[in-house]
Amino acid sequence: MSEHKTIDMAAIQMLDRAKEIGFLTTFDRAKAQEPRCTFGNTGICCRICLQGPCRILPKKPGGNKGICGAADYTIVARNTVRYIAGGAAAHSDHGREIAEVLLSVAEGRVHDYKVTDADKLVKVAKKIGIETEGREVMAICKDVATAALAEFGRVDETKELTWINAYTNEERLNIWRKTAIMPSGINLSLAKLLHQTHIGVDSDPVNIIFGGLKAALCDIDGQHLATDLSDILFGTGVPVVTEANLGAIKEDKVNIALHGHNPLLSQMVVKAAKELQDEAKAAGATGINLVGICCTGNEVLTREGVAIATNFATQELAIMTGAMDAMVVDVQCIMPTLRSAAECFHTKIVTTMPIMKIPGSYHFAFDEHHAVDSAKEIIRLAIDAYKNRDKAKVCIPNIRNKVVAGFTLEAMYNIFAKVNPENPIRVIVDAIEAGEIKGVAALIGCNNLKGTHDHNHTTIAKELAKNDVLLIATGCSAQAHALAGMMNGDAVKEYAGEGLKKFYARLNAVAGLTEELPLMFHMGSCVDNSRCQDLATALATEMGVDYAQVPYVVSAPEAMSEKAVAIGSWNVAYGNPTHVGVIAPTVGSQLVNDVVTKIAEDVFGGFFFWETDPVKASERMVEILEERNWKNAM
Ligand code: BF8
Ligand code: SF4
Repeated sequence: MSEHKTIDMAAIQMLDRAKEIGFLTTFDRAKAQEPRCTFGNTGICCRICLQGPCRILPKKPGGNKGICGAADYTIVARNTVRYIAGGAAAHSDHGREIAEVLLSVAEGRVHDYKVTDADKLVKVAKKIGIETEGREVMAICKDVATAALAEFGRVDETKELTWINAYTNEERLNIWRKTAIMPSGINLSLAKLLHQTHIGVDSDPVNIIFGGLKAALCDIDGQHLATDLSDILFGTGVPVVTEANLGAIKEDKVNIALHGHNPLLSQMVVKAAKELQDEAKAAGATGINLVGICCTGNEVLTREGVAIATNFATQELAIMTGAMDAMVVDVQCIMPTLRSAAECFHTKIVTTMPIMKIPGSYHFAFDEHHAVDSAKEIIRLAIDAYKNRDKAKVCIPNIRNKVVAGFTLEAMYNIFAKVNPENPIRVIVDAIEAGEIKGVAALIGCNNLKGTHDHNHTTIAKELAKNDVLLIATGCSAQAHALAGMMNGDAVKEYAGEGLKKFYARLNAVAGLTEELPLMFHMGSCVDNSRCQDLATALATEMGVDYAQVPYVVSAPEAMSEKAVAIGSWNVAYGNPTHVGVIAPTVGSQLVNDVVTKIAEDVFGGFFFWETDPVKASERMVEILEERNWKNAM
């Protein structure tokens, strides 16, 4: 057993390397943070005003409340929903940036971008109630982009967010309306939540949580429009075959990693890389090799087949290979220490968004008018860096696994349509009703070094597959499976139960792909959790039941970010049982913890549960699926 807290053999090699050269990675830093402060860990530390930090000290007279009088339940609830606000702001701002570019396309103000998927544009337009008959593509495009931008600034509380209103079944919308969590504007809801949780405003934990759920619905709204508009601009992914793990970095090529979340610039880098292959050759390389990290990686994997280098926890290790010439980062989940890692080598770190800079790195501010030019400059910087690469320092782990990915919901439907052309979603419902599969599990979210990197992700996938659960995946979870060699047809043979194998055999016979279908359908980045929820919606509609009856569960086995808290929360509001593989900082208040793990089920049918043991978590998920099937069959 390695001393390192990862199951990834390539990561283990690179952690040894980091140790040799004296670079302290996130794994070392995680160790340095132990033991954790119990107050912070359980959520009962408040820093909302300058009198703080206040901690709940029940044994001291006067210590069972904060200085202002806030009880544990108020502090825990406020802290929790402020995570949601951060997550929803990140996802929706990402969506807004895409919408701005789409509007520029519609108005003919940019040349580097275009409508790539006009069918998706029309589909989205129809769904959100925009007239399409007989209209020019650009006129429709302008209306869709304008509708997306209108989600942000709307202050009329009698109106509702367009996207979730259009993509959610009516019965569920009514639950949200009755509980007063249906948002009207994204900015309004997020500002309101910050206001609500200011010192001396709301002390009612249930009211605070409902405010948080409203923000969480803004999160899915922002995610959904980010997915839709990215598909319109860059194309809707179709199945691709590529590879994953650090072995995807090539010694003889100029290697550029695309890392972060927003595809606006990374898509341009992909485009420019195709044009500048000769310049790389002139510098002595055999070409340019792009690899992805985190969700920008997932975006360019899904649409362009770019290989996965690694996921969140191991991002610094891609630099330890000594063969990374540039790492281009945009926003979210980017470790500031990439810069110090790069200092050990010749690697250039390039930041690309005005709100995300790292001291000492290169900055090419994203500008939609000159995106391809910037992308070319970035690639030339990488080519220059390649010339300075110290060959003696190159050490790339010889580990790479075949990946079959690119399963947008449209791509999945195309395959299901080969079995049932009239009603593709029926293919899953039939398999559930026949008892062939128990249901669907969405494996999502981050890495969290409170546990062992990728251990929970891969164990849960194996356990659920063995129990005939159909798997879909996004984010760093999808990448964990890809890195571990589980995102291909061989993994189905190795890990799937008999029912799931039969299901796959039937699809493989007609799918017409060059590769067999993988153990889990990689549906994209974290904003593409919207695709997962659309699948759940389709299942509910086809089965004629409410979301809370669909045999569908969600698991974030190694959740870490504020965005993950937001995603988990809207999943609960949709009626989805949601496993989290780390203990959430709600446990400091029994009341708040009970609200999110128990009472939520009475109101929404969905609930959270915390379970750090991946086998136990899987057992619980299987039980939930079985219970839902059993009730549906009654
Ligand atoms: O949005 S899974 S660590 S990279 S937050 Fe970040 Fe978490 Fe990865 Fe993607 Ni999502
Ligand atoms: Fe303390 Fe209240 Fe200020 Fe929080 S808001 S830091 S509990 S005084």
